[in-house]
Amino acid sequence: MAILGKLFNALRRSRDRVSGAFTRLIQEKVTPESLERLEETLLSADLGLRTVDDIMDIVTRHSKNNFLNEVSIYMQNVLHEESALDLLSPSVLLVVGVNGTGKTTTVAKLVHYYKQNGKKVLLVAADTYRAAAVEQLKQWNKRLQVRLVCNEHSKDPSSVLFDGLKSGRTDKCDLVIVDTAGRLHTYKNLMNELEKMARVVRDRFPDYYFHSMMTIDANLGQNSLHQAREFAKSVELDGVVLTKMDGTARGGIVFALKKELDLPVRFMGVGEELEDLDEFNPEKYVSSLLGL
Ligand SMILES: Nc1nc2c(ncn2[C@@H]2O[C@H](COP(=O)(O)OP(=O)(O)OP(=O)(O)O)[C@@H](O)[C@H]2O)c(=O)[nH]1
Ligand SMILES: [Mg+2]
Repeated sequence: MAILGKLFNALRRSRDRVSGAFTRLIQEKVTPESLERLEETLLSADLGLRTVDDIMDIVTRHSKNNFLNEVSIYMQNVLHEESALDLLSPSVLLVVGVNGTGKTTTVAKLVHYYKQNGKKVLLVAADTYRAAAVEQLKQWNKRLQVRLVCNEHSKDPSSVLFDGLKSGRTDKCDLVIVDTAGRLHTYKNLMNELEKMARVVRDRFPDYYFHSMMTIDANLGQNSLHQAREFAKSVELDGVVLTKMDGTARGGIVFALKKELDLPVRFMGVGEELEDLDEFNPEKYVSSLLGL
């Protein structure tokens, strides 16, 4: 199935709800009750308070014939700067996030994506907590066929990262992509470890551009916002990869991430295959969400 088709399908539930609520409002009389229903629907699609407030404001200020168009323009404006992450060479890209949100799968997809874009990529297995984590990357790498740096005897992700960056430099790689262990922000020592990894790059490999993205499971809703806010305190985030959009995701989180945390969505995961990574495109996203 084409990627756009997957995104369109992924947003079906959100679209049914959101565009359904607008359509009802257009067909019915605009009353305090119908406005309240719209507000509830938008909140339940995870758009977040600020975005919903703005939309309600637009709806009350415009005529029925106009407001859907105005809402669409507003949504695109909120997201207008969002796009896939363009990387200069050499760059290092840390993929971080809470357990099970799709980091390792996303790392494999990103290797595939940037390789297809002509970059020489090196992969670092810096989830040193589980032997299975390295094995998982090795499996992916049977298809990706890039240099994979790992050390099954090390428990120190920063030292594996160090080795990876050194190899990347020697091999003149454009991009080093790093898989990290899952963590909750409440585990202070694990969060410190992320800070240490960023420090290794800054202090020992200043020739690399440092980037990091957080994977967020689109099914987990508003709780993820809190997680992202906390992660951003430990590591400077370039944005988010929204994963598992092919599930029961409520797509509104994209707006909440931008409006509340100023975090752009860069990519979306729409399945479990290497190709199931969609560059974020605001125009396509808004039209898929509103059914325009
Ligand atoms: N349907 C779907 N499944 C996904 C997607 N991304 C990841 N998964 C699945 O989610 C599960 C967890 O993915 P991982 O990539 O192992 O997640 P992780 O964040 O590396 O997990 P830990 O390393 O244990 O923290 C796996 O079963 C993946 O196949 C996606 O975009 N869509
Ligand atoms: Mg993993």
